[in-house]
Formats: sequence, C-alpha cells, structure tokens
Amino acid sequence: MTTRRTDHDVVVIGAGFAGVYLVHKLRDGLGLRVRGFERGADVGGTWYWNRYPGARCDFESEFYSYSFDDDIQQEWDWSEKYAGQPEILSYIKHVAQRFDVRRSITFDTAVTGAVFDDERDAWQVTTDRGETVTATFVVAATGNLSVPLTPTFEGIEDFAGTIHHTGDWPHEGVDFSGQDVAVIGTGSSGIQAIPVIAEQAAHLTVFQRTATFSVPAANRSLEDQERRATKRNYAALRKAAADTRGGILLELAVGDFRTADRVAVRAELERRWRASGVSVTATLSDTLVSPEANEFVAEFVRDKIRATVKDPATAALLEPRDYPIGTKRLAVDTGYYETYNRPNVSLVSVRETPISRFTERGLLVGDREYAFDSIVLATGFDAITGALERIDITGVGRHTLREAWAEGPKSYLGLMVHGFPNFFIVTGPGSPGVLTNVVASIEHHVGWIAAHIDSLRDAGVTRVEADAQAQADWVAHVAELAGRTLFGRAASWYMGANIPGKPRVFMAYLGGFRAYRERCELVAEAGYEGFIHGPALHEAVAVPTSERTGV
Ligand code: NA7
Repeated sequence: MTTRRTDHDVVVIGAGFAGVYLVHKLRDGLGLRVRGFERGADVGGTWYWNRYPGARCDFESEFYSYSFDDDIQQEWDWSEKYAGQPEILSYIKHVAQRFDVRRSITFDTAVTGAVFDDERDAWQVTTDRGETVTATFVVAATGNLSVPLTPTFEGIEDFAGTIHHTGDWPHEGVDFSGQDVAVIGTGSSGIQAIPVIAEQAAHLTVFQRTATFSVPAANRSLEDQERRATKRNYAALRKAAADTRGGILLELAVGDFRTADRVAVRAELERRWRASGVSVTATLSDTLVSPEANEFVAEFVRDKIRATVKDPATAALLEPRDYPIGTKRLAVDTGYYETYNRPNVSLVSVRETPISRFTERGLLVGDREYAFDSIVLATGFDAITGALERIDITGVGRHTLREAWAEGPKSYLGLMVHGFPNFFIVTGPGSPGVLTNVVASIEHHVGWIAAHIDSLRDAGVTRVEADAQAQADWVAHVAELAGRTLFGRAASWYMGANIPGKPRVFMAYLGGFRAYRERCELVAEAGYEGFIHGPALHEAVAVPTSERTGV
C-alpha cells in the first residue's frame, strides 16, 4: 500500500455520516492515501438531499451523532431532542471542517463504475466526470436511503405544475403559500412533511395507499442542564447504548404478552405514548414475534388515531390494518394525525383505486381528476441495495454485483461480498444498520474496516475477500433470524417490496447491534475468520499465495 502501485490506497464512495468519518479515520488515523467521491456538492448524504419541510431525525440527536471524538461531542449543543435536517447537516459540515475532510473528496461527482483488476489486486474506479483512478480498496459509504424512488406514473411529464421528491428537495426551499398541494405517500417522509406543508398550503390533499403506524415524537428543546448531564456521562451512555439491540437507549420491555398484566401494559403504553412514542413497540418483548402481542400494541395505536382524528371516516382510513406494527419502519411524527382535523387538509385513499395517471392539471384517480399547483412525491427509496446496484461493480471473473445479488443481496457480515475482493460496504445488506441508530452502526463498521485494512497492511497483504461458505452461512443466519419474526408479513423497503421486480428478501440482520458487534469482534480476534487474505479460490485455479501477497 505504500509502494504507490495505485493512485490511492482507498477510494471512498459517498460523503454522508459514513464517508466523512471514513476519510478522517483512514487518512488521518491510518495515514492512507484516501480519495472520496460524492454526488452532492457538499458533505451530508441523506441530510444533504432530504431537505423537505419537517425533515427531522427520529433518533435522539445527542446519540444520533459521532462518539469518536470527545471534543466534538462536548462542544456541540443539540438544540432539540430530535434535531431537524438543517441542524444535522450543519453538524456534519462542522465535523468535516474540523478534520479538513473536504480536501480529500471530489464533489459533484458520482462513481459510475468499479472494476477489480485480478492481476494487480486493485480497483479501477470511474466517475461521471470521466475520471478513472486506481485504488487498492474501495469502501462504499453509499447509504441505505439515497436513491429516491419515483414510481412509474403515466403522464407525469404532462403535469403543468411542479413536482418535488422529498429525497431530492430543492436547496432554495419551496414556498407552498396559497397553493393547492398534493402529497403522495405516507411513510416517514410524508408523515413528517404533511403537517408542515398543511400550515402553508391553501389546501393539501394526501394520497395514501397504505396507512402507516405513527407515534408522537414529543420533540422539545433541550435544556442546558440536560445537555450537561449527557455530556458528563457521554462515555458511559454511549457504551450502554452500544450494548442494546438498536444501538440506542430506549425504555425496556415490561414483559411478554403471555405473562404481562394487560391493564398494566395498557397503562404503560399510555405513559410511553405521552412521553415519546418511540418506545411504544418496545413495551412488550414479543411485539415483533407474537401476532397477539403485536395486535395488542397495534390496537392501542389505532385507538389513539380514533381519539385524535375527529372525522370518523378519515380516522378509519388512517388506521393501519395491512401489516404488523413495527414491521415497516415506525413513523415518528409531530402533529401528524391532528393535521387531518384542519379544514384545509383532505385524505384520499388510493388503496382500492390507485392513481391512474398524472394529467396537465393534476392527478386522475378512477374517473375523478384532482387539480394541483404542486405535487410532492414522498414515495420512498430503492433502499439498502439501490445505490450500489446503480454502480457498475465488476469483481472477479467479470461477474457484476448486480448478477451476484440477482436473487437478493448476499454478503458476509454486511461488510463484504464474495467475488468482490478489497470492496467494503458500510451498513450494507446483512448488517443491522437500518434497524439501529445508524450513526452507531456506521462508527462501528468504519472502525472495524479500518482495523482490518490496518492488519492487512501489517501483514503485507494486498487482497482480502469474503469466503463463499462464510457468506452463505451468514446469509442463512440473517434469513433464519428474520423468519422467526413478523417482518415477512409487511411489504416494506426492508424486504425490497416497494420496488417492482426487486427480490423479496429481508435485508437486515435482526440479531441486534450488540450481538453483531460481538460477532465482528470474534471474527477479528480469530484472524478475520471467514475472510480470505490473499487470493481466493474461484472456479478457476488460484494463483499461489506466495505470488500474490507481500507487495
Ligand atoms: P417509504 O417509507 O418507503 O414510504 C413511501 C410511501 O409512498 C408509502 O406510503 C408508499 O405506499 C407510498 N407510495 C409509493 N408508491 C406509491 C404509488 N404508486 N401510489 C401511492 N403511494 C405510493 O419512504 P419514506 O421516504 O417515507 O421513508 C423512508 C425511510 O426514511 C423511513 O423508513 C425512515 O427510515 C427514513 P405503500 O406503503 O408502498 O403502499
């Protein structure tokens, strides 16, 4: 790696939370020659693109933040429990500035291809700016929710008004004052945007295909003394959070449904709903495995919807009935259900009669046309695999990642894919990333990848690859864990079910952050068990190790 046999030691793709930390860790921590590429004009990733009104974190910001540098966590004051997008973006910029990360990143530049050179143990990376560079390693920090999904709507180009996707929001903002506005989609993004747009628009019509379970954030300003208390105990709190399933401290379960007293559970749900609904689904330990437990919690939330929304017909449409609570991402809102009591908001269900097309004036649902000035697409993302599958990644034997993942994504620990040596992924499929406080997962993965690359350097090895059997075992383990839960009953983006033709595979590791970390530690301690250092056997005969290592 020090022989300059490649242009760079590492190419990092993406400059969100993961990419920023990777550049710092690998460049400043390991002294590697690092080059980053980022499609956007600046750092931020998800928080750079998702600037829609109401965009906000649904993990507590004091913990949805880096822990690797104590000065930063001591200096930074989060204004609210759940920070809004502008504040989170400022934070990432602040960290990038502190470590002078930007000088190693080429912005406004998307990586379009990466081809592994089997002879040289190096990647050739190409960009949409026509640049080609070589690097020993590539680390994909491409994000899980970075490819906005616009469903194929007939006539979309005929619409005379403006269309905005929540995941690609104009930087200058959008003024909806006096407008008739439509929002299509009621996932987390729609649920955050709808109350804010409703305050501005003359009229807002929400088009809902599937009602989503949403819980109140009870967001609020943080007091100085709270911030000080967190800062005093940061190390211990972060450590405790890392030992949980989600990498975040939430209230614990009071028991399981079979043995817990129903009246007490109901009272506890009530208390949690008022304090902040995020831990409602964690009230019972078996919400995600027992249909009865799940229905009990789901019915509690439906009761809340009925109690909040004044018009019974609208309330009935908003009651989620299509999937077990928690098996699609739980939305965390500020005044979502209350918004439907406003005179300028209406709800149209497109469950039975879908949107048939866009027209010049608006949308056609069945034979009814709705006219709008603006339409907001809150229609989600090609999640988890989308960003990687849009890059032409060609590994050993000229096999592409798209081919390797044709029946669903396969990886070892979510970190590497067999057949793609020296290519690491941060919070990839098979990692617990999307089910956890993703910043905690990112810090873990980046630390683990950096340590692994460092150990390769120490050993003078220029090639590492996931073993085929280790990968097959991990994929089976991930599927087996998912099979024990209710997650398969939801048409969620975790399952790829929001994309026509995408294989329906539960893509995240459900064993929890703690178990995952422990497993990764054991693997490393055992000399990176399941990873092959040096050339691996593919169908063809491998070149002897002695000729391939020790560069
Ligand atoms: P989601 O959660 O994937 O939500 C997308 C929404 O768009 C969902 O309600 C979809 O309904 C709806 N949708 C998609 N296509 C259509 C069509 N053709 N017609 C009507 N409605 C449609 O994306 P978000 O951006 O809200 O959230 C993504 C994650 O970001 C979130 O989970 C957090 O982790 C942060 P469906 O449910 O498919 O019937």
